[in-house]
Amino acid sequence: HHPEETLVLVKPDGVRRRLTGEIIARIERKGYEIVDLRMFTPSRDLLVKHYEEHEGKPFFEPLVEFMGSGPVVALRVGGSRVVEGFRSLAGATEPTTAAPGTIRGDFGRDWGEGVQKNLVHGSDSTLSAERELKLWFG
Ligand code: YYY
Ligand code: MG
Repeated sequence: HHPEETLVLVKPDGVRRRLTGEIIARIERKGYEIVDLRMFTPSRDLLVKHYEEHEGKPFFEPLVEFMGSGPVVALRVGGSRVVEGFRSLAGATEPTTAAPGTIRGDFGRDWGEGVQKNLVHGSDSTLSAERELKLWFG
């Protein structure tokens, strides 16, 4: 088994825009391993648990609604320091200013409705990764 694993989500905007393959290719080319993956439309219950740290913030409800608006691809990704490594591949939260060369920087932009459509999620710490992988993969 891998010393470290992270949860990556291709969000509904990434799936709708047919960027799933491109995103998986970047993860693999970086040298990480796709250990498991699932595609489904997540329930509200799962999303509220997933984003519990943001409960009460003004963007929480629109975020949960958007994330449940269609299928997402959930990936269990393994490799040494993969949590930090995937966050680096994903780029900054706001796609408008995320660095070119990153997933958000290369494929994201502002669509006039906040920053929720930023294509991917990646766990932000090994502790979050452990919690989130349990939620999405059991
Ligand atoms: O970890 P990361 O996804 O980069 O950002 P978070 O601060 O954890 O926020 C989670 C998620 O919420 C973000 O990917 C988009 C959305 N969001 C938002 O819609 N509006 C904000 N002001 C901040 C975050
Ligand atoms: Mg986060």
